Amino acid sequence: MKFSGVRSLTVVSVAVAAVVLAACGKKDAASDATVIKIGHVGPVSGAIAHLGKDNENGARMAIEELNAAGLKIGDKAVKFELLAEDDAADPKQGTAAAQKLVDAKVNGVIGHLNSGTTIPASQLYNAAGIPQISPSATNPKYTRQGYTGAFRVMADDVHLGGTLGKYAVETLKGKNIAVIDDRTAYGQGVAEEFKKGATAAGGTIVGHEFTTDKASDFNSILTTLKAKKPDVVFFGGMDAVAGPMLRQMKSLGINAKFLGGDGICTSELAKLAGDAMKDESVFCAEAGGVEGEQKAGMDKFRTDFKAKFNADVQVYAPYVYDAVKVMATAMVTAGSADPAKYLPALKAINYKGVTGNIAFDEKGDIKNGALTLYTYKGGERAQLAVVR
Ligand code: ABU
Repeated sequence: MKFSGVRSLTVVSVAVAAVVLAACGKKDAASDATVIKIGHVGPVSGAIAHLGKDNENGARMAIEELNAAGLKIGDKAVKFELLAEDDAADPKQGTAAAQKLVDAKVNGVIGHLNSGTTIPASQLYNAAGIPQISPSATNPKYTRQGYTGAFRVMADDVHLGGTLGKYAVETLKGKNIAVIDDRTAYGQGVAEEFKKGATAAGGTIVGHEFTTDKASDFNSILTTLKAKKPDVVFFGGMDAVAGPMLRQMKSLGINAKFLGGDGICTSELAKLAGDAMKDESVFCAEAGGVEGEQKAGMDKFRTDFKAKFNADVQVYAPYVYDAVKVMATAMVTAGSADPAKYLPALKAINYKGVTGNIAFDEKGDIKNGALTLYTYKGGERAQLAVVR
């Protein structure tokens, strides 16, 4: 049952037949309902565990609501079960987690959080015929591998980086722009797209330095960039690195505006940066967004999430929540949780979620994806605009 047009992987070929058998499902002992297994993978340990937990909680919320609704798939009562795995944002742990879910014969996967784990894991899911929806991995490569079961419910780094590059020059009036990236699939990719956007808008890239997703000392690269007198610094990476970087920029007297993509666009960033974050000096974009009457659904989600988990949404919990509901809706429409049977319904989905309308293009990317630009004021994320 390998998806069409895709090179097979010997390593998982045995699992393919097993997934077919899994379509029948096991029974829940208490309720006699057929169990549908949904895999979720994100980093719930390590420096961005707060983001992994945010994503996982989005999945838990959706699963609980689906079970409370007492859904039937075909004529069978079903119970959704979440199989949550930790990949620690590490590509090797990501593929190990993916193999575990393949072996567990999950009916579908939501994840992973990072592009660097999502892309290698997608090979395994594809070879096993298991549909995968990423709620947060923005590297364009994920949906450009020819995998018919790979989907993404938010915009990608081409859109994200390009828009931020234009914004840095046209709105923030940046002329001398410095770039830093963490060399991950996400950080490197979004930084390159940012550079293209900024250059096309007339900005000059005065320097590009590199760090890692585990670094905490940036004095050397920041000192090099300070000499180039940047008025804007763009960072391709995550909030756990951006926070200490902002503190060290303050210590070195770098007064440039600081920009980043969705990886820094979290509630946590203000805490991580502390008093190094002045009001309206940091700008970022989430790779999705709602406006007008659709905002009410997102606002309600945030309130319900806070009440349930005693935590603010970081960035992508609502996208995970919608991704689970999208997958379940496709199963109900198809009358089957067998991946081969519900995949056509997933490809044709037209779902109104808390993150907006979700329908996929031929690659598996969201159609008409939005971005939301934010700054920070008083230690809180403050929305500037939704752009398409
Ligand atoms: N999109 C930002 C965080 C996840 C990633 O793409 O690596």
